[in-house]
Amino acid sequence: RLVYILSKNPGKIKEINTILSPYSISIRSLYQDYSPMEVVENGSSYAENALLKARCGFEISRNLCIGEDSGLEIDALDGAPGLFSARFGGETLNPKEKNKQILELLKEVPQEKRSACFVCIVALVGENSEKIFEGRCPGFISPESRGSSGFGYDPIFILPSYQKTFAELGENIKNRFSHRAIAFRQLAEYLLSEM
Ligand code: ITT
Repeated sequence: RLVYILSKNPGKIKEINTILSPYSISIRSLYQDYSPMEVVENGSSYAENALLKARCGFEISRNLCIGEDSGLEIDALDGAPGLFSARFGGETLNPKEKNKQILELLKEVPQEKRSACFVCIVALVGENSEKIFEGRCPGFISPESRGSSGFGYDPIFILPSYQKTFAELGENIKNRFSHRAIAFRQLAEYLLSEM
């Protein structure tokens, strides 16, 4: 069954398809079949933003559509960048510069106080139905940027059970434990139970 996702982040879409492959579900970027539209992500929660994206995709395609909103919550920064993870430091900063800025903000913070959590909320919108799924992955912010796999904040996020960053661990391990894997496995179970 065709499931769209309204997302401009190719790293996300690739990861989601890898996570869903054991379930024989694949998602397709809405932008492949429809002309891009701007969704203003001005919700006050991840769920609101995920719903804004999924509803917009459903309205345009009249087909089942996913919206995903995710972020990195750093305790020593009172939960920042959190909901503003994509926009942290302004639209002009690239991921490398964002990571550098976070490491700079945390430079006096000792390892035991560098706890953080990746959050992923998925909204699924279809005819007469809206569902939300959530995944969280706790960890720590590394002292420096390490590894080259993945995207975004992966080079500075340490998975405690491996003591390595997601970017060092690579996609296989990330996709076993990540916030996105937890949320999308629930979505897959739901979709399969509905089919
Ligand atoms: P769409 O809204 O178009 O889907 P986006 O990148 O703007 O793409 P979000 O609004 O959900 O997505 O922003 C989430 C940001 O949080 C994302 O840009 C990354 O910087 C970061 N992020 C989320 N999940 C991540 C992960 O698994 N690894 C690294 N960074 C992640």
